[in-house]
Amino acid sequence: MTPKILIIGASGQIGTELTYELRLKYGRNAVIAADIKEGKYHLMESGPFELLDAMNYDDVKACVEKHEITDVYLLAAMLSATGERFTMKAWDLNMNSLFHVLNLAKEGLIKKLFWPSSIAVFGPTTPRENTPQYTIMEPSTVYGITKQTGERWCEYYHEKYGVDVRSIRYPGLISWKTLPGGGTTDYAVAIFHEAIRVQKYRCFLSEETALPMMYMKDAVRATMDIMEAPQENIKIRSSYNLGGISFTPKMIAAEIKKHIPEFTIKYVPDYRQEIADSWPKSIDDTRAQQDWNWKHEYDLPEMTKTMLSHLEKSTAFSLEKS
Ligand code: AKB
Repeated sequence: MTPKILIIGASGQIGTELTYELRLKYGRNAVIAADIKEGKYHLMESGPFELLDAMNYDDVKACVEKHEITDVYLLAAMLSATGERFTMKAWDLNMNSLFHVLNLAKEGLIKKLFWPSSIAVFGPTTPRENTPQYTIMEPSTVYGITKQTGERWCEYYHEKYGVDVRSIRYPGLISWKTLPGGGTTDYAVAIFHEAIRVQKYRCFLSEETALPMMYMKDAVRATMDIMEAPQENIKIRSSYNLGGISFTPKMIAAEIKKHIPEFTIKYVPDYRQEIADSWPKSIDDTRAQQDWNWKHEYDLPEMTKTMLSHLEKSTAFSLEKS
């Protein structure tokens, strides 16, 4: 049976690309994009769009009923850096939106639910190299606390009410179509834009800060794969570790220099350094490999080449148009 999909938070970094891929797979009218704000032209033109506040239970329910939705992807969230500035808002948005969709699934209005967790569930006491699926988790950011709490609730709703909820702990995501907003890993996207625009970048993390990262194409594939896997294969109902690439600002700068030799980088760490220092450097995703055949494709050189060529093309296109 073809699913009828609702993507809440579709105008954001992940939503924009995930909506597009799901529409390619299931058809434009099978995927309803929804967000509190409109998205880019392509998102708005490629299928139905609803203005929707993820915090409003009645509106989310009405939207699910109106479109006879079977699968929901809840992507609306406040990320780590912004979450430290607006602590209660981050808690309210990240938790209430999750409860709304979990409860709709419990009531039988939704059949399958995707909710993203993050490497932010780990904290300063977690082993940082090749971080295991099950380990010490004492997150020190509000965002991390909401993701860890959310994982517990997802597992609870699965165990107690049979809710088919599936989740991935995303690393930092790198994409060229839509900018991320308010995260600690955002430097790894901004660096490409600045490399193309002015051939220099002021980095808010120190040069040796290693973090787990992933090219968006891999992340979208992982999201679609976990949602398509047979229900019995999904053995972890909190959230799966997902590994991709691990690199430092110094390593990505060196890779960019291979394409843009005049590129320079300056390191001026700010409050986000402390957040990055509390997170893993690399992730062990053996369980995702075993349970639903996960394998990442993009490495650092391939991702750098792809990012630069897409951004060069889109800059040339906008210059031509102006
Ligand atoms: C952030 O930096 O807050 C996010 C994340 C790792 O979940 N990109």
